[in-house]
Amino acid sequence: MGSYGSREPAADARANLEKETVKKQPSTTALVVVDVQNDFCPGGRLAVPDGDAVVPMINKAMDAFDHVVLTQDWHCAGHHSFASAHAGMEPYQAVDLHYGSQTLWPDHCVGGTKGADFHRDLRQDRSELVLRKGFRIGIDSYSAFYENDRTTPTGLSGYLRERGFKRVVLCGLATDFCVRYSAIDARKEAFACEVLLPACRGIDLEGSMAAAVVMMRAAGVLLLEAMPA
Ligand code: VGL
Ligand code: ZN
Repeated sequence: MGSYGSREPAADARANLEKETVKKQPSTTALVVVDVQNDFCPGGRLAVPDGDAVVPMINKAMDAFDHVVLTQDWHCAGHHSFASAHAGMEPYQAVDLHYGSQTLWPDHCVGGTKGADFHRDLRQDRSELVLRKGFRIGIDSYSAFYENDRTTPTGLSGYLRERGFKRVVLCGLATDFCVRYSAIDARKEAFACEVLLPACRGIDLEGSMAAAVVMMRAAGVLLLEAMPA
């Protein structure tokens, strides 16, 4: 795993998130917590290095937001993003599905299993919506807004717009997949978007962390090293 995935967040950012009082964010901003689930944490089927380190930071960050949304990767058994669904294929290889290239993963986050549950220490009391994605057998969904065919909406954009949100702050797992595509789609949907990097961890597959940073910046996503002032 590369340098981004394993790098320590800046000490000041950590202090800001874990100890100091966090500054209240406008009520037109939603904190969107991406896929902080057992299978993406150490011991899980698709463990993100140091993935569980985001939990205390996210719990603390929630104090700064009036509105919190949690997302959950929620696949059916035999999902076509699983290498096990394709004869002769291994995890982390790519296949062409009807919508284009799809990276294959170990079986993970099967809806209703322990692996799909949120990390046990993640605060759920503040969550106003749990958005599940990736439940269609033939289409993966990295983004919380659009599935990997890039056209099937999850409904999140309508939900956020109807509730009057103007800005989303994203955190969670994994920086270079679900956080990345969610952030870029948030911009496409005309929300202001910031990613709270100390509260994210990445997989870093073939340069995906570096690509994520470049693509998020190009989309107008602000990458934060500490809680927004
Ligand atoms: C994710 C790979 C497969 C993520 C979900 O949450 O970033 N990555 N499914
Ligand atoms: Zn998945």
